[in-house]
Amino acid sequence: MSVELLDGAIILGFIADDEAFNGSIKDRFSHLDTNQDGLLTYSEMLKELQCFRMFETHFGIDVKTDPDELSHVYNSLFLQFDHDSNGSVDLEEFKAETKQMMVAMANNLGFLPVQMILDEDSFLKKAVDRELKRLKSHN
Ligand SMILES: [Ca+2]
Ligand SMILES: [Ca+2]
Repeated sequence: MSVELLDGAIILGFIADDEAFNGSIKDRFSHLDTNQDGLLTYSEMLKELQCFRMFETHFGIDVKTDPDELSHVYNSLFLQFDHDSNGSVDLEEFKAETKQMMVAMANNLGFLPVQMILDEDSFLKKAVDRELKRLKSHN
């Protein structure tokens, strides 16, 4: 965990960078795909869903803690990823939905930098790292 300064432009820049974005999507996907069958089940996705929920909590949208309501939230998040509703999430679905969520997040953030607590292996941390590296190489 670390505290980073983040704005919408950093996230959008990361998404637009195909190499960086697709690379981290693949890394994250194979990390979550514990049985390596190329598909993510609900239980394999759970860690990621908790992560996405945390983003929402940061924006004050969702502060539910009731376990029943939480599993409902995770379920509907999972359904959002599973575009063809076949009960599992493949790499393309994972990529498309992650992208969409990050664009939504970037739009929410706008251009006012916000301090956020980020997980070391989260996409947002990768977006920040990419931005820092970019700034360094420009100096
Ligand atoms: Ca799997
Ligand atoms: Ca699917």
